[in-house]
Amino acid sequence: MYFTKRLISIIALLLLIAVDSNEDSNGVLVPASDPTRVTSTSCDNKQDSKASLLCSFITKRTEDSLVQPHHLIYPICLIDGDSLRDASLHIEDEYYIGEDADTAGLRLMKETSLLDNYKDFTVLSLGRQIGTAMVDSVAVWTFECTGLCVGEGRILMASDTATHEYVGFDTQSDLAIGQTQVGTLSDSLIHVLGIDSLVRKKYEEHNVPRAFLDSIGFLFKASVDFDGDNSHEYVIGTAIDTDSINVSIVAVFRLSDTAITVWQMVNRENNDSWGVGHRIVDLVDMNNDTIPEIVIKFSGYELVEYQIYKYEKGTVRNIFCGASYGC
Ligand SMILES: [Ca+2]
Ligand SMILES: [Ca+2]
Repeated sequence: MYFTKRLISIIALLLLIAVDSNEDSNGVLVPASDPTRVTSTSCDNKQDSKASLLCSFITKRTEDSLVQPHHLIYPICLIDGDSLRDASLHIEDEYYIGEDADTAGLRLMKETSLLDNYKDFTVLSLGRQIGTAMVDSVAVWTFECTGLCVGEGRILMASDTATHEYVGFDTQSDLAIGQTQVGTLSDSLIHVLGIDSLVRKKYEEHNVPRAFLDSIGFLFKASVDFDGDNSHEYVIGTAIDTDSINVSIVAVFRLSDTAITVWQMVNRENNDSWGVGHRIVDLVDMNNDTIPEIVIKFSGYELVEYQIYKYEKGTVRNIFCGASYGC
């Protein structure tokens, strides 16, 4: 009799546990009694043995943290073959902004962050390893009205870096690193090749007054043979970022007898916007075919988004938009 009662108790307890939790449509386990919910449609908590995690690594030295720089590790996407899935995690506003918001946010992320499973990363520059990163903890990072899931930890670079952003993969990733042949471009070579005047012409075509053309910043410059024809393509990220005008142009050029613009993106932000437009973060091979893809961070009015582009059959097409944050 005692055992029957005990058995009934155990079954009742198991039923209670089953009723008290449910799995949402994304496969994230959310306790029914906890109103906090996950808004991301793609951040799942399961270790995917095949998927590689692409993260952004931001080293930020502010005046009050010179001794201990603030290091952020931000998941961008899970890569499984040609499939790229958004890996970011947002904390829903109404639950995040509240009296006990910090605690609620932290508790939620401890249950759901991909960074619980992916801890060690290789930090890359132009496809080659330049450092490592380790997740020590998962934390809330606020941006305007959103709370985001980020890792905080150590980002160890071969050389000292001031404020900058890099991308890289988890160390368990089977993606080949260092196989891509990406070359750097010096300012003098940019001038010799005539890329600087080509870019000036682009800005003029988009009605940027001549007075601003001396303010063009060449923020990213690299050469790569995208299509294996032994002729380089040039990947250029530029911007005019002043108090009165804010325009960015990123482009891929091919230079033969005449310069060919393979692809370009132009963005103009309003004067009162803090957005800076398109910035190339890096060129990284996402699918092990030794041809790097172009990782871009777009920032517009109260919005930041990561975009990945692939060179294919003589043109460049978008293969990922996501890991966005903003209001
Ligand atoms: Ca080529
Ligand atoms: Ca590739």
